[in-house]
Amino acid sequence: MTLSIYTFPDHFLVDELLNKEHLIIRSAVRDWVDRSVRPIVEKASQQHVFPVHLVREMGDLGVLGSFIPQEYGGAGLDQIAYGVIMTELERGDSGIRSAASVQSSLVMYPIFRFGSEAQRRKYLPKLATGEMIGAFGLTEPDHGSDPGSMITRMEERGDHFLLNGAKMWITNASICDMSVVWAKDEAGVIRGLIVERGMEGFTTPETGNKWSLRASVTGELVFSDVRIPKENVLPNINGLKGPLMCLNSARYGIAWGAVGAAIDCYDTAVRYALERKQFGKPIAAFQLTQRKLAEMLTEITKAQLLAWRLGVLRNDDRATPGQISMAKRNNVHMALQVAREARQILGAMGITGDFPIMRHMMNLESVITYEGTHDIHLLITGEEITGIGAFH
Ligand code: TGC
Ligand code: FAD
Repeated sequence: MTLSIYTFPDHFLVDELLNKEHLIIRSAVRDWVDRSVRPIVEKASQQHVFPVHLVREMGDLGVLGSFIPQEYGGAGLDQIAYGVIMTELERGDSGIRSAASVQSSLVMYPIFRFGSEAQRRKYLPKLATGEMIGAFGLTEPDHGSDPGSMITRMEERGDHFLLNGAKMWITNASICDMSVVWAKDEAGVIRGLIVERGMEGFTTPETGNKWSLRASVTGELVFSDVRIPKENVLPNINGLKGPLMCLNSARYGIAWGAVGAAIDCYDTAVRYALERKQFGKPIAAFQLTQRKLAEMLTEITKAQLLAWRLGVLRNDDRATPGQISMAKRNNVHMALQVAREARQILGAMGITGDFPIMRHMMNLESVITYEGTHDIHLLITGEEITGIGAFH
């Protein structure tokens, strides 16, 4: 099978909802993924290695902080452009999209939105080029879905804060140059801090032994009496809504990204079904195969439209957390289902690394958990419907 016959499934002509700029950006990112990601990512995943050189290449491509204004090194693009970029990256691998999500939505966004002018000027241009790699520390060993109960603490000591605690399951932890970390002050208020590699007492052990997102680095951020200068505190945000606003952006990107993983599985399955013969004819001729393909394309199309509409609402600053949760939850679940069906169409071949399906499927097991689990997103939607929170 060759890459050259790849055609983006666009059954409902969703492309007509994109403008010329979106299509040009998508084409550039698609070419880069075909050239730089797809040829190496299967091996990287098998070897449990993040191809870190791709971060600089993504910087050169302009996809890191695509929505950050140009004066800070971003590309100044809209939300739909961010979405199409995420779809293309995740068509390559969820781990590559993860790196871009974290850098853009979870590190650059809070610095731009909540940071001082000095923080913006110091960090954003280097994060945009990939010269600096960022991480985002919210989850703790004992506080995942319930980040409001975090125990990482900052205590005021004259001209600095002392930071103590630990964050776990952090993308890019062991390779980050800096991280945006969320901690409670003495009054119990959640604050955002910028912690730089090299600060005494700051360590970043890597988490190995993963069966998912193997081409991505995951680790811990450990703080033992780390002195954080006061100018490293994000001045313009207090409370859990700070990290949750970052998550709105990242979850939105995942809603688009998951479509990319699904499309790669679908595309692989269609081509395989047309080529593979059993009982004297292509397996694509059997009604049960056609049903699988038709249902896959139906769900991909619904997910494309959901992501696009959410992008329009975000461009108008009208998207609600419940809408973002619905799209993230639906689209990731959809992608996982598509991956499972595609795997079946490939039979035994589907379990090999000769095809991308198992890698996507295993990756998506993380994607359905991080940025809020499948069930947490259901409850966020439930709260928006009923006005009653069901978390506590
Ligand atoms: P709750 O009392 O509901 O809210 C606290 C404050 O936050 C406000 N708020 C939001 N603001 C902006 N956007 C949202 N989506 C918001 N949701 C809530 C809320 O209005 C309130 O504001 P205020 O002013 O009244 O204080 O908070 P809760 O403690 O009940 O928890 C709510 C819950 C469960 C929705 C939330 O904590 C949650 O989403 N949990 C899931 C945790 C999660 O998603 N963690 C992700 C970690 S980062 C990650 O996974 C990165 S993976 C990266 C990669 O590799 O791609
Ligand atoms: P728990 O919160 O312990 O949940 C376990 C189960 O209980 C889930 O099924 C959950 O849905 C369910 N549950 C919990 N509460 C409720 C409830 N009230 N009602 C019903 N069911 C409930 N975090 C970061 O901060 N930064 C990162 O960069 C980052 N990267 C990650 C990368 C990877 C590869 C992974 C796997 C995780 C990453 N995370 C990161 C952490 C991720 O956000 C958390 O794993 C996620 O929020 C869930 O937390 P938990 O794993 O502690 O599960």
